[in-house]
Amino acid sequence: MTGRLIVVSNRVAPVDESKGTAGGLAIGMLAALRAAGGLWFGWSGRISTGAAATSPSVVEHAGITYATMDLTPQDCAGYYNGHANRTLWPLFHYRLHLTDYNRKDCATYLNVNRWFAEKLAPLLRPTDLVWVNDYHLIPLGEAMRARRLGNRIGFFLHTPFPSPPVLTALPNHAQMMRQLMAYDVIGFQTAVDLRAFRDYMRFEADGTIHTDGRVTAYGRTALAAAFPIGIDTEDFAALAAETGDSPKTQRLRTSLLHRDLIIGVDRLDYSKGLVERFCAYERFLELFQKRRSHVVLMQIAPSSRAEVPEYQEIRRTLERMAGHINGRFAEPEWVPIRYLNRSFTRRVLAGYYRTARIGLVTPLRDGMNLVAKEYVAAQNPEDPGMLVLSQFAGAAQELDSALIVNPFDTEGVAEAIEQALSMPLEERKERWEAMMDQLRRQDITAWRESFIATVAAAPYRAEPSWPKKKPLARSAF
Ligand code: ADQ
Repeated sequence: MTGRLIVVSNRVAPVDESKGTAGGLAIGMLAALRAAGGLWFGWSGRISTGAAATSPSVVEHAGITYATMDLTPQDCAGYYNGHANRTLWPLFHYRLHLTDYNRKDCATYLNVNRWFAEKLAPLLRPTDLVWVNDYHLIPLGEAMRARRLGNRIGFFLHTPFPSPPVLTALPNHAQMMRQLMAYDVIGFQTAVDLRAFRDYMRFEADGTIHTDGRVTAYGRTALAAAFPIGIDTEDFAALAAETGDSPKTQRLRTSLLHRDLIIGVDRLDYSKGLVERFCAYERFLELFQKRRSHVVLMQIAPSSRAEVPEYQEIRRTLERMAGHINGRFAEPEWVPIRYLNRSFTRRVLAGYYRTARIGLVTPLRDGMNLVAKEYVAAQNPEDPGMLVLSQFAGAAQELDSALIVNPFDTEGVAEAIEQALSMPLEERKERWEAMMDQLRRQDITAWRESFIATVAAAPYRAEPSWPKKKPLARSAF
């Protein structure tokens, strides 16, 4: 790669990663930006009090430029809480009954994307490679092409991509798919997502799938491929080895009184299958009575997207369920569920993962699920815990030595918990080694290098092949 790397994402990682709150993905991206001398552009996470900002706020830190925009309350409501998180997120996770589409939010989403393109354009040099991330920013590439930007632009979708019968429920599905085709490379998490995309292009858009992976539709050609995201495997394993006996981990272990720990770590989101997980745990306690008083489920689930009503609802449901299960089974000296509605640093999580006999990762749909990978990487090679993993997490395509479950099958998950608890050491080691081999091969560095190399190999478009649109005045939004 000869030019700079420009990362665009809805949220930009905190400038100070030393605080330990930056996730694995952010750390991986920061390493790439540092190597290429790059720029990270996106929403600041702040809401502007007055009129919309006219230019991004630009901060330089450790060789990286951060350019961030504040959103107006209306833009945040329509673009972020609205079309991105109440329409596209549930739709992409196959939750049609939660998918709430309206034209106003959709228009705001499009306008914010165009506005981002307008503000990003002056910061770009022709040789820069642009990497756009996730469902918030699908129209950005087309908006950049409309500004005659010929840069190589890749798009990576972190969520699942729904199959055509689900996707076509979106009233503007054809517009969205046409927008995607403005990118040079469209990256998905798994072969399943890629297949869904190709099926749409073939059967709904009358497109052509070429043998080299390129797709032609809407008069445009782009390369579509799967790039399963990884974690910083070696660093995470080292962190877990280091924190396995940290004072915080020891305090947790002491509190368990030799009981087996089952851990769940998820953003509080309905796609993560937390309600179904609590049901399965309750069923497990019913079916395997001998385990009562001998296991603890610790579910860590910090709130996310708290302004969206569906997220407030799931929070209430889980609080009720945890209370119900604890009320039903607890003994004076034992509580079956510890439910923690808060975040932890990577360090602390690494130690907790290592302590847990089971990592319980049972999303109803998930693009990849990095927690599953982090749990595996954190294990003690001499006595690894077991991952119980939903077949609907992208990670299940790679981690097929985990105990794979259907999260809708309450008894099946309950039995898998029991199987994991009674699994002999030799089998645990064997399965863990197979998973670790995969995590080492396909780590976050391999992921981002292969994505960047693929985008870099795309031809530079001196003249984008479709007409320029009129520049948009911010007041028109
Ligand atoms: P998420 O839906 O956020 O990501 P996930 O892949 O599990 O889900 O990543 C979450 C990250 O946040 C992990 O690194 C995890 O350690 C961290 N995290 C989770 N709970 C935490 C807590 N309580 N405290 C601190 N950290 C916590 C989206 C998609 C996924 C996809 C990723 C990356 O939904 O499918 O795997 O992007 O592409």
